[in-house]
Amino acid sequence: MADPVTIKPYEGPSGGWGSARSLTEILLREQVPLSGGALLMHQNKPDGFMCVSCAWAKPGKPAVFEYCENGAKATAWEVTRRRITADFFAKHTVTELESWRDYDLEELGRLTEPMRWDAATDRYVPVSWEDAFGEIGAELQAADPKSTVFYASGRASLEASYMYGLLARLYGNNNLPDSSNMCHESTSVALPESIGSPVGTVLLDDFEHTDCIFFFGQNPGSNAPRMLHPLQDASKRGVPIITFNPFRERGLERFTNPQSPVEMLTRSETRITSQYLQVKAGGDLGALYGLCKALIEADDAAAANGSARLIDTAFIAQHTHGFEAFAESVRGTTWETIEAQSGLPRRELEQAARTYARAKATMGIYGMGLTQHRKGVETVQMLVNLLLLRGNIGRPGAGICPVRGHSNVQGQRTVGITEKPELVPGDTLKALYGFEPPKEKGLNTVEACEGILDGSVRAFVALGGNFIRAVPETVLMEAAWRKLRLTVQVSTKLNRNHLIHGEIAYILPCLGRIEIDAQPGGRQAVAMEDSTACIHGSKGYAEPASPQLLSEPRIVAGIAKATLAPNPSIDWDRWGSDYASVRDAIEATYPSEFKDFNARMWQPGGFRRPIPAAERVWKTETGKANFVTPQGLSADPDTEQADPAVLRLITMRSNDQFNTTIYGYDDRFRGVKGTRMVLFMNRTDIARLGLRDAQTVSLIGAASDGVERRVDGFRVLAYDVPVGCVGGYYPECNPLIPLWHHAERSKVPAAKSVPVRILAP
Ligand SMILES: Nc1nc2c(c(=O)[nH]1)N[C@H]1C(S)=C(S)[C@@H](COP(=O)(O)OP(=O)(O)OC[C@H]3O[C@@H](n4cnc5c(=O)[nH]c(N)nc54)[C@H](O)[C@@H]3O)O[C@H]1N2
Ligand SMILES: Nc1nc2c(c(=O)[nH]1)N[C@H]1C(S)=C(S)[C@@H](COP(=O)(O)OP(=O)(O)OC[C@H]3O[C@@H](n4cnc5c(=O)[nH]c(N)nc54)[C@H](O)[C@@H]3O)O[C@H]1N2
Ligand SMILES: [Mo]
Repeated sequence: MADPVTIKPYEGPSGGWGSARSLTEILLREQVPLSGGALLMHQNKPDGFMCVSCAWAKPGKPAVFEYCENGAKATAWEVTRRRITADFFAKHTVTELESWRDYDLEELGRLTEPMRWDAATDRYVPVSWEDAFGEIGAELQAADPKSTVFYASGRASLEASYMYGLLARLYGNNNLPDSSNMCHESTSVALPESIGSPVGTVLLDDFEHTDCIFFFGQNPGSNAPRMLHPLQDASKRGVPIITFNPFRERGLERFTNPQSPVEMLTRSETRITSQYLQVKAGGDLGALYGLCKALIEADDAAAANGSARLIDTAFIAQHTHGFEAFAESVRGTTWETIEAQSGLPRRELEQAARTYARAKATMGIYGMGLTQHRKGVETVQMLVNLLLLRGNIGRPGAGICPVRGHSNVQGQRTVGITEKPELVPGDTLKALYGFEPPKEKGLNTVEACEGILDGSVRAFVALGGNFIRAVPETVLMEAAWRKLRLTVQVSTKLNRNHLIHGEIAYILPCLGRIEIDAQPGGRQAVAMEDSTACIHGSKGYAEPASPQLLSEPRIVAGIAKATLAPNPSIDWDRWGSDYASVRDAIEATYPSEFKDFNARMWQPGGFRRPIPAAERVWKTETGKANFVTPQGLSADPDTEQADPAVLRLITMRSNDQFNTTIYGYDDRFRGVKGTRMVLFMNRTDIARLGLRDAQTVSLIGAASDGVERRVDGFRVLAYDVPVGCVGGYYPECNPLIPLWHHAERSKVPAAKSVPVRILAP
């Protein structure tokens, strides 16, 4: 069982000795051999392997240790000595395993051979790769392509992803949802309309030239710790960092670089944030309105009395569209509304706006705190509006910086993992492979869930991930999932989605990226794209967890060959064993993005694919960068109920997890030890609702749609969060999220503003 629960405020910085200790613990627990330390030396280095944790940029001139506590945990998790073999599955029925915790399942170690669920004994039994591909191929051939889904979690390489996308299209659908649909799809919808590029414009170098950073709803201390290095450097140069976050995240407050002996020995800390604004969950739309209002009204006054303007009028005139309508909307919005929506006082927003007005180059950085809301798309567009007011896109030190999640989630989209047919070059695919790529829009994550619930989806293939645990509406989804005809999981570790399975169910274990990928033609490398659109090669260094594992490209090739009619233009066997040939195909499909792919992938720091907005080339309908005016300020129509007993639940990550993978039960920075079932609550709310600190309560969904949603066993924890907001961990809280409660325009589940009530015994 878990350690005894202790909860006390964490006084230390992010990084520092706590980080070093936590890392040592996991290396020991996973029995990572001493060579594991040597392995870490290759992490995120040119010619090394790219971290399997987050997608943060990898510098061209890396530090000696270019990894963080959580990146090293992710490495240890993959190169662990623990293994699950057929013996284990022979001893346990699947039903029995369902009572195990997620943590215990993954702690069993790496999967070692392909398995098929046997209905008669309710056990997974070994199967040969050949038989597995044979049956999967036959099932897929018999199915209606419209009823099959090809999901991808964002970890697989560019090569595996390109092949996977092509497999789906040759098979006959665009049903290619990916984890991005739960994550930065709000970005992918917002940015093309605003600036004509779907991804961020900032490069690592920009941190050296910036004058000011606006930081919204991302927790770098836990989720992108290497980003604390450029943030620390910027802070040391005196760059103001203005943070909007309902939680006071330690990584955003202060940092000790665990890789600096001096900082460690002297226990010196750098303050990161200069102004911390504890915005209400979903209140960023209001906060951004406030910043824009303060700036535009101060600029109106400057224009009237002839002093220097505060907005960049030349940039606005030359490069943008829609300014007047936007400015009118901002001027017409009252401070009363802005304060109510954001939960922030006017004077604090004015102070932040003054800092902004003084800065020559400003960056806007953000994560799930903006994208996972009903108004996620509009909020991202408001952040762009703020940047456009002072010409902060397309010049050094400035720009928009979405912090992507999975290590190759951005890259998967670049090479065709998308349900939107207009995002792939259909004509080129037709010319290369002699087929008509399907034109009908495919299913994204929420639509795939709807299809599973209504029975129209029958087969589900997953290239990584733990879909059933990651999506909302857990109870209904799990019940419907069991009715699927076919479920295929390409995975490295046992997870919930192997236990909740279809009538015919396969686990196909694959090599991880850190492992040596030996093919007949020699050792293979793969490539990925980071958050800043830089593309890097990655080579494995660790011995494979089992001789029976196949690489992801080989598994995709195996399924493709068994499913599709032979195509004279595609040699799946060659692609599955010689990834340079896949990269040639990627280059042929996307010539401007991947020019000289094979040669350039080893360039230190990666090569950047062209991002037109970063050059002030606006690929929008107006040919300009657009000020997009949101329809109203209400962050979340469903949660804005008059009922004061309804709270907004933020579901988020601890410092001891990677998405649904739970490394441990501590959240050091938030002072929680030994449990994940806590409910972070403001003292005022605790008192107002007649509760006590440390009391055990249940949460019930407050949406009035007739579905009962409930999770029991939370411990109330008095915490510094805004009144009306509570916080809990993902995925434990997912049963509380209605499937329809997603960003209106991108369908990203609105996991950061879930309407709930508290039920006390
Ligand atoms: N170690 C580790 N690294 C990871 C992951 C992991 O699980 N573990 N996951 C990876 C993935 S896939 C992703 S997408 C990223 C996720 O990384 P993040 O974007 O950091 O995701 P979260 O932890 O969900 O929380 C985001 C932050 O938003 C804040 N927040 C919540 N609601 C609001 C709001 O309404 N407004 C504002 N301004 N802030 C809000 C929360 O307090 C929290 O600090 O990290 C990636 N990296
Ligand atoms: N309530 C709530 N829900 C959320 C979120 C939230 O903030 N709140 N965040 C959302 C976000 S941002 C995301 S990205 C999704 C994440 O959703 P997913 O990407 O589906 O989930 P993960 O937990 O990252 O997947 C973990 C599994 O991936 C497999 N795996 C690990 N490495 C590899 C590999 O190299 N290859 C293969 N084939 N498999 C591998 C392992 O078997 C492991 O069990 O969850 C979303 N759900
Ligand atoms: Mo994500």
